[in-house]
Amino acid sequence: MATSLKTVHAVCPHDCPDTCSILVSVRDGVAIGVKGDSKHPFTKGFLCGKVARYHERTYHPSRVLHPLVRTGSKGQGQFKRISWPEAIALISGRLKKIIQSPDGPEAILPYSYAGTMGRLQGSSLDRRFFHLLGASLLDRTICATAGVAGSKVTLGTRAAIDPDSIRHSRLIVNWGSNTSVTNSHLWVLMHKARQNGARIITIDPFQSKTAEKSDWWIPIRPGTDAALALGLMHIIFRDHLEDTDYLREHCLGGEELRARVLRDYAPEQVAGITSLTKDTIEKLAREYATTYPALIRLNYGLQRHGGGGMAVRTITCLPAVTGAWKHPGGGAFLSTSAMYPLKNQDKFECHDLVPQGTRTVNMTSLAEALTSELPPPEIKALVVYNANPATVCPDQARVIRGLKREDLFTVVLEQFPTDTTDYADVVLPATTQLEHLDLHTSYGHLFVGLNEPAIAPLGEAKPNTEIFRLLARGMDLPGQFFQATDEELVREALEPNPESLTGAGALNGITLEALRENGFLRLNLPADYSPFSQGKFPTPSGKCELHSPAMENLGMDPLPYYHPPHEDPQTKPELASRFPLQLLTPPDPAFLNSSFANLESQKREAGQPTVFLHARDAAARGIQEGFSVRIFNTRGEYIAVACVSNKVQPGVAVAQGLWWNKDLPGKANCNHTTSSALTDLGAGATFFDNLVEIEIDSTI
Ligand SMILES: Nc1nc2c(c(=O)[nH]1)N[C@H]1C(S)=C(S)[C@@H](COP(=O)(O)OP(=O)(O)OC[C@H]3O[C@@H](n4cnc5c(=O)[nH]c(N)nc54)[C@H](O)[C@@H]3O)O[C@H]1N2
Ligand SMILES: Nc1nc2c(c(=O)[nH]1)N[C@H]1C(S)=C(S)[C@@H](COP(=O)(O)OP(=O)(O)OC[C@H]3O[C@@H](n4cnc5c(=O)[nH]c(N)nc54)[C@H](O)[C@@H]3O)O[C@H]1N2
Ligand code: SF4
Ligand SMILES: [Mo]
Repeated sequence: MATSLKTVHAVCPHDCPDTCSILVSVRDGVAIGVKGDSKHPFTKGFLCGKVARYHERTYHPSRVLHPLVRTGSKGQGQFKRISWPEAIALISGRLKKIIQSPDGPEAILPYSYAGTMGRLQGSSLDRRFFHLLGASLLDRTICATAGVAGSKVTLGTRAAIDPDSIRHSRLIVNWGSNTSVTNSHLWVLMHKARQNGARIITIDPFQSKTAEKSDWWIPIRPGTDAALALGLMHIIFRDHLEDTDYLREHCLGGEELRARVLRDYAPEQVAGITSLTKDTIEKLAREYATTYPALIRLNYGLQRHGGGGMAVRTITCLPAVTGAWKHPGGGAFLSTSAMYPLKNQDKFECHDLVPQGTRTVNMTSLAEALTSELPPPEIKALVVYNANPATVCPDQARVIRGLKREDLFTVVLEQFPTDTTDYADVVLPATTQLEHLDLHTSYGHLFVGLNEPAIAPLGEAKPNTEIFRLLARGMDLPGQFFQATDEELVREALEPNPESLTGAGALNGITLEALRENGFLRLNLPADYSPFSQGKFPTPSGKCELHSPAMENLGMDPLPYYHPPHEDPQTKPELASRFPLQLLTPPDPAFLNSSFANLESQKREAGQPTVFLHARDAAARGIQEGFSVRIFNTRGEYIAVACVSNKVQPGVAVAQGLWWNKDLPGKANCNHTTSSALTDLGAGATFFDNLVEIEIDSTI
């Protein structure tokens, strides 16, 4: 029999700024390999190690392939198979009961994040479904909202440039960004820029892989980045290194900012806050202000602290003060996601269906939401998809306590038996990226990509879109909102939005057909696109708002300032006397958040859960390299292996990776200790604002 061999265009769906273009080889309906598409100018044909084996993930024997209903107690992960009609009837029956009860529809909470970043499988019919039900809205804050809010105050949008223009940069600052690991294709461009003479600096309390490979590592104390940025501005104004033209023409409040930083943020004071030397701060300021083009890649690490929003607001003032925006390859880069003039997301999701006055629940506050600490109605049903909250949410012990509630009805749409499915009443099998259609934008480049299904769904798995169509029918919701096919949804999502930052023309020629042909297409934006080279900020004043009238109107400080961490040894000495170490828990290179952490190859690569400690802190606790240690605070505890290392300064500990709880001793990961407190702006998560103590694990 003749065999059929074909290549299918796909896109990596994971929550990663690179959004790689993929080619899937399919033989006789079976995916036999994936590789990067070498034609893609940004992702250039290489995939990270995780996704290079994506077909193994799809065919993994542990895939959830049938609807399941719980048979054991919550947390045990024991289920029996049921049919799709039975599953839909069961879920619809329970949800209808809740809606008809005095609790009403707001007792239903959807819980999703970026398990897939696709426009369809990520946020389309699911939103319409919950909007029509009148369910509680979810504020999706777990990752990026602090930075978005902070950047918006200063720039009116997310700091962005065409990442390709980085080849012109002569100074690159990775600020709270482990670029070589979490944004590896941008790192390739940074490295190229370095070969052309650029210097790379990394500001990070941890000597990450990126810091290791940089020309200069600046080990700032966690949560103090705004103070450093203000100190840099002090020196820039003091030494007259500012760009007076750019400040006068394109900025609001240059004079007030100058007065503030000259008065309050002298290098001696900033050195005390940041634990950096005065010399380091002076040298950094001079280098930053006198090298052109200078680019700041500011990312998420510095946002996950009590003052994370203000830190981003403050750092995004720097390129305006020095005029760095004027030069291709200069400025600041947070995210390109606001550059896409696709159909207004609220319209696509039919936000106008939301009943007036519907409450919003912050996803970072899941612990509170599930343990009745929010105003009524109590959450009685939780529908989880594209997320693994039992593993990734802060204040895990309380989240799990909530998930164990007998009166909570939990439905999880998943590809794998995660820590979260273990607490589900019903599990619905979801397709992987090889099995469904989707449309992708990126937050790290300027291309649109189409992901075509390469193979038929395995077992009884269904795309999220199809699952919500079935649920909508089960709930007797009006069919017109769910009748569009996935292909029609792609066309709808591609309708240009003339009110967008870049204008509808940026989507010219980007159609379903053209994407089918090419796999990906770049937005029609000029080469080396730099939105603020001529000012034109999308703020209310049209200027870069160093002084923010909007903040002033809210009764807040209109100028940037340093907001210390919630759990700060300097300002909370009593707390720090019991829990003296600032614990950072950034991603492990081998995993993608908690995705891939169940695959043997990735577990092998990651080794074991570790915690980096400075030799002085280790010695004070009798801890030696390789010791099993207990990391704890009042919220919880977990076990890891000590690495005694000068990759961290005294007072700081770093534990990488979101391991699955069920694979760990003690059945808990680092989020057992993290706090659900929110950031100052954007109500975001503060995972890295976390004081702990570490001691030798006496259980072994
Ligand atoms: N391999 C891999 N890639 C990923 C992910 C993954 O899990 N694995 N996750 C993806 C997702 S969802 C995201 S949001 C991004 C995150 O990627 P990044 O934006 O790079 O964020 P993190 O790796 O969380 O933190 C970056 C660095 O910030 C440092 N940091 C912590 N606190 C501070 C601070 O107060 N100040 C400063 N200056 N630095 C600080 C940390 O030590 C860390 O090295 O990566 C994406 N890419
Ligand atoms: N301590 C600590 N905690 C953190 C972080 C940290 O740095 N430190 N990082 C935080 C950040 S930045 C983020 S973004 C969050 C990420 O947290 P999550 O968004 O929960 O991301 P993942 O852990 O990757 O889980 C995504 C799940 O979605 C599933 N999935 C993927 N595609 C589909 C699909 O098409 N359909 C369905 N139904 N399911 C699908 C995957 O199998 C996976 O289990 O974690 C946060 N938690
Ligand atoms: S996770 Fe990131 S680097 Fe890896 S294939 Fe996906 S988009 Fe590319
Ligand atoms: Mo994230």
